[in-house]
Amino acid sequence: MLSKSIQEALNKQVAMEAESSQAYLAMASWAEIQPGLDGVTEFFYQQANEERVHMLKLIRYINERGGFGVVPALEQPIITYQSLKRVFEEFLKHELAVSDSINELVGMALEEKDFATHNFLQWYVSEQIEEERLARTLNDKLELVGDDKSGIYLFDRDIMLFRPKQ
Ligand code: OFO
Repeated sequence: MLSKSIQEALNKQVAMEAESSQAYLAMASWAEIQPGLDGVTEFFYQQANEERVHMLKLIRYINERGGFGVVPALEQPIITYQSLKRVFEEFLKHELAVSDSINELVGMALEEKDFATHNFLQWYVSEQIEEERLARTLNDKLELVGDDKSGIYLFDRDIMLFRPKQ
């Protein structure tokens, strides 16, 4: 059985994963109406789906442990961007915030000696290592490319190669 505090913290994480999904869906939609960003579009549609899966895993775990997984209300995410660089900066910022939140949760689970939740969260710890690595790599690539159009063309063409295989 989950403690009240762990249940609340897990439900906050549910909301964060749902917000991530919305934010990436908005990035996908923005990218889709820009000329030539098919790769980036696909990348963020997939990323949005993944975040939804992260949210579902949490809801089901909370319910399985005798709690109640709460489907959160969401604010509208950023829907337009000045540049591709801004999109990926936001992506990294977001993932860093998610990692902090997961780390907090892990610390809390240990403090409360909730080893089942601690164990459950290890999947998220590994996932965040991957997500941060991915976001950093893509930011580094964009930094190299700058405003060079052919570089952006290649970035968009190859972006899916950087996603870890599911
Ligand atoms: Fe849920 O991993 Fe990204 O945010």
